[in-house]
Amino acid sequence: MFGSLKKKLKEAIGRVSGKFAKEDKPKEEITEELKSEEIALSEESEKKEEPELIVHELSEDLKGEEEITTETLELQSNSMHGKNKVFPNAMAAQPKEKRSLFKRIVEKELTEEDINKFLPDLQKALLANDVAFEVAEQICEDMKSSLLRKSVSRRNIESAVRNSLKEAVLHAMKQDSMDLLKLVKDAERPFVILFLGHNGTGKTTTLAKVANYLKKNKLSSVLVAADTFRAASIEQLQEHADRLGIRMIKQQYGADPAAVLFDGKKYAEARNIKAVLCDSAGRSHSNVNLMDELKKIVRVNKPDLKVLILDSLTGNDIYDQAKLFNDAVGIDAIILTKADVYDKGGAALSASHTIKKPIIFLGTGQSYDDLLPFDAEKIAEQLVGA
Ligand SMILES: Nc1nc2c(ncn2[C@@H]2O[C@H](COP(=O)(O)OP(=O)(O)O)[C@@H](O)[C@H]2O)c(=O)[nH]1
Ligand SMILES: [Mg+2]
Repeated sequence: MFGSLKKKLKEAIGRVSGKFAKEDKPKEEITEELKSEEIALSEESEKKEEPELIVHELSEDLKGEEEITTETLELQSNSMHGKNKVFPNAMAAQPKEKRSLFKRIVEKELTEEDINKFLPDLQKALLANDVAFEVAEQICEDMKSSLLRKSVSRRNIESAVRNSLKEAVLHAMKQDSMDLLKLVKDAERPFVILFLGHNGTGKTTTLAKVANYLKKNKLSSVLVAADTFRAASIEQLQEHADRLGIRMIKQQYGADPAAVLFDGKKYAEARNIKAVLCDSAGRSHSNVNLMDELKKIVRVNKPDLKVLILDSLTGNDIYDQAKLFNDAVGIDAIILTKADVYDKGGAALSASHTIKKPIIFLGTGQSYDDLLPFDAEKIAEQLVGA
């Protein structure tokens, strides 16, 4: 589901090394710089009566090089640190200031200006792929605070940026984790899950997938046809119930959905059924009556889990939908559907960040097994991995 976002982020990060590579200087320039630093440092050491030899040795050594790359400089530095023992006594004789001179050549302390070379590109890539503005801003802020004044090896700037992006993406997506199976298993009374959301997001299909998931894990459930509003919705759920071999509770169209769920709860309690999975009609902010009806279902039945079903293809509207339902009844978890036909990926970042609730599953197709437990760390790795 992350094809487009992954590609754009990769491109943006790829440009980072290009931008910094331009700063690799020709041999003469570095030698000159070293010399002038050497003079400054020797003046200082004279004052402090400290030994000085290393900078001179390095600039002499560099004279033999055809081309100075950051790689050769790093090798030099490693040698200085005793790894290759080229200058076994060098470090001991080296004053502190000179060591930091080396560090400055092979490493770079990232400045605001450096960061501004790539952060706007990354932000654009996020925004173009459905990451809500607020979320993209936060990711960039996170990155800025983790990278600013960080010393990174010039050769590894790209991977430092990638790691920082991964952390920021994870921070945006990761919420308290939720183990649905454990919640259902440990509940003393039938665990009531209400599936809610806009029209056509995949509520009914996802409910059937969750029933199948519970059944596979030996947890019984009953389905409740509480979408009494949309034509054919009861038949649609009945078909799933029949295929899965699970009982469905219903009333006629137009009945009060709060009452249908109440019936379902009583049915499950009487038979020690572990979970009650309640379908509901699709609604949006313009359906005032339907929003009031949803509030009533919740008020009367106090479901244990209110799961918001979000269609990833909704793109930027995900943010508004999540807010709307969370403000109306309080959402506990999210399932993001149609991940199989969604390429941009940003919805996953925006959805959970907006209401600070976890995504528990991704819907990845039309069949019952197309329900993937959501693992934020895996997704961040997939998205930003090399
Ligand atoms: N490709 C794909 N289609 C899905 C997924 N979930 C639901 N759908 C389809 O989306 C459409 C609407 O689903 P439905 O469950 O009726 O939505 P509801 O109105 O919210 O109950 C149906 O055609 C489903 O088959 C999914 O994860 N992937
Ligand atoms: Mg439905």
